[in-house]
Amino acid sequence: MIRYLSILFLFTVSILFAQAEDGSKLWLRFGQAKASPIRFTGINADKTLFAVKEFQKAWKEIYGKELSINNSGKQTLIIGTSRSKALLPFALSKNLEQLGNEGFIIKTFDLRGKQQTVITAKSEAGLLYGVYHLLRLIQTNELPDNLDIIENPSYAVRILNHWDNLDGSIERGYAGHSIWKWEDMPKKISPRYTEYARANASIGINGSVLDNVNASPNILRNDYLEKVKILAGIFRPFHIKVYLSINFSAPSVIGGVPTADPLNPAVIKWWDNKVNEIYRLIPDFGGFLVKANSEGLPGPQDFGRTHADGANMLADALKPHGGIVMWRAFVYSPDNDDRAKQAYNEFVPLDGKFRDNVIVQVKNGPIDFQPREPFSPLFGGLKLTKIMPEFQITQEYLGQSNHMVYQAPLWKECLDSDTYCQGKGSTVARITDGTLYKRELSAIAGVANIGEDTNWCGHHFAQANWYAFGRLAWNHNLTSEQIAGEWLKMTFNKDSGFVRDAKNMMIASREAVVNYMMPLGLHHLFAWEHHYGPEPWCDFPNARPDWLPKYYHQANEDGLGFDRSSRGTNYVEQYCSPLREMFDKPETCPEKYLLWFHHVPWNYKMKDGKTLWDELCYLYDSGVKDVRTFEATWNNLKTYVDKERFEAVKAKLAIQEKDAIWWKDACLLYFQEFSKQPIPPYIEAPVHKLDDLKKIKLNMASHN
Ligand code: BDP
Repeated sequence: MIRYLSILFLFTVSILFAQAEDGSKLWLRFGQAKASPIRFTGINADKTLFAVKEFQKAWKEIYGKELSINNSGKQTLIIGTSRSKALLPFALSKNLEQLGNEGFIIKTFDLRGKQQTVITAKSEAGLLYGVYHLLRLIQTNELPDNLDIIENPSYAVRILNHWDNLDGSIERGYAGHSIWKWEDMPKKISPRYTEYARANASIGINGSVLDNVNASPNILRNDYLEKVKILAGIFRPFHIKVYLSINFSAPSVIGGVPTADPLNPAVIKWWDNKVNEIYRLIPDFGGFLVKANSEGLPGPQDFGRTHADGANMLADALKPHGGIVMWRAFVYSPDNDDRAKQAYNEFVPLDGKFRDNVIVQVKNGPIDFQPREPFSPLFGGLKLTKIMPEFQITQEYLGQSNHMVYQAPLWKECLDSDTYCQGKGSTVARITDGTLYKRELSAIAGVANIGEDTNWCGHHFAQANWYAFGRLAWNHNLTSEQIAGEWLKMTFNKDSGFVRDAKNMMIASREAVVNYMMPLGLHHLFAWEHHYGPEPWCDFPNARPDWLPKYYHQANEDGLGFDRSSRGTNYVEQYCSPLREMFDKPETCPEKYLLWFHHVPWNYKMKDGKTLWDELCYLYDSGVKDVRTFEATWNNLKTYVDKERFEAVKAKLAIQEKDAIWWKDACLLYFQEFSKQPIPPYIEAPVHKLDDLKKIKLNMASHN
């Protein structure tokens, strides 16, 4: 009997251990927060408030039981909206004036010999964010004696774009199938929906586009809308609105209308009715995301209309309900001499023609989520139109779920870029967050990296990108280092040495991937379709030229790079002065963008005195070396991390090293055919043969 009991005990312990260490809890591991001393002795709050329930739930996980509801302890926590009577004794009016609708205040007062800490906000959403903020301070062991915090979000709409298809597959999803189980609903409701909502709310995300931008018209069918309603109901207490990607031809495909022309009265009526139907089911529905006339999808141009005609028609239908349209500017065609120019050329002439509930959604760079691109010139070009950045959290072009690439530095690089279009200081962040043009409606989107994998994202460190996106959407002034530090403490370990070393590794990871894949402004050297490995030689007789790497690198015996200067495609003209002039000359163009803007001779002298060819070799090699350093760092951190996650990350880093060498060898050996120069002796010699590398064909589906 005893033997059985002990086996049962071991079994239970191992299950608990496995559950605790499989990454499924993300950064919400309140049980690990115990290190911080219990500060509060009681709580004064309306316990029916969702924010209070969330607080108590977490508190119980940390300290074993809920915080007692009383008024008499030495250290009371008061949680209530600004209308709450419990707040009357506290002088908060000055602080409340600074508060936006979703912001919060956390402030400690000394009142009648007692320390009282107030969390307040104008809305219940703000209150919830305040609660999660306090919990984060406890989790990271950074709770100061006197709290005096006031925060408002940088963006009004902080949204995830799921590229999830109705059949459960995910476009560019690398963590298994979709978490939305459309077939199961309404009979079976996955507990993950609530966990998903909590994780998002804890970092300030307040919107979710449930379906792929390559949208199926069927999502607008009533049977699907009934399922969308279920998700909306689960997300509602967490103040997350649902949005849908729509297919522009829906009126004709599922509505029986003979056309989808946005100016046709029958089409307008169809959308009006559809929108009314949606709001009857989901009164707080957020709105539509639209990919139109892009990569073969239908759109207003099919009927001789403009993007503005299409977006405005939908905006008019949504307007009475408070909904918005996020209209994507991801457009390009093979007819253009330079793909990078097209979005600007199509959208700038429409500036000022969009309704006030339309936001144009622009990828951070003008091509497509490459390891490094200069910011899209549309950010500066659209002055009268609302514009929002789209980042890609899922790592389509960044080693997918195999490479550790912390993306906060990439996103910050874009947000902090000065467009100069309204003088110095008109950064992408200030244009898009509404401060420069004084706009209330502002938004930021991230393409989700979430799937049904136990650890949600496929790679334990990919969770950091989900986390970082939310934190930056909430406060784009946070540094990449701060965010990484918070995440590491909550996700792994609070030890300062661990945090320092792991953080350095994360911060260095973005530049490493640029170097081993595409340094100096190179871009789109990816293999056909799956975008995982290198294929700079890729060629198909009838392929669209702008889908082939050669279009982008333009390697020949003279040199390397795409001439987008005034002597080339003149893409530089889309930037405002002084950037336009700076990018136009190789001597003044930042070297990290050199081959993006210029075709440069192989013997071109770089700033450090090396030739272009030698510099290229050096950078590819340093990317590989960086990955080896990450592996050494991670091995040194073994004692700080549970076995399961340690081993999983270690195995992924080994793949990353192998891939980095593959990238380096493939690109250098291929470009060497043009440069005809030796690989410098101080660089590790290639271990592959080009012909062998050319034979590699990965059997990966392109769309999931
Ligand atoms: C590209 C992806 C493609 C997406 C497209 C988009 O390769 O799968 O559909 O972007 O953003 O990055 O619409």
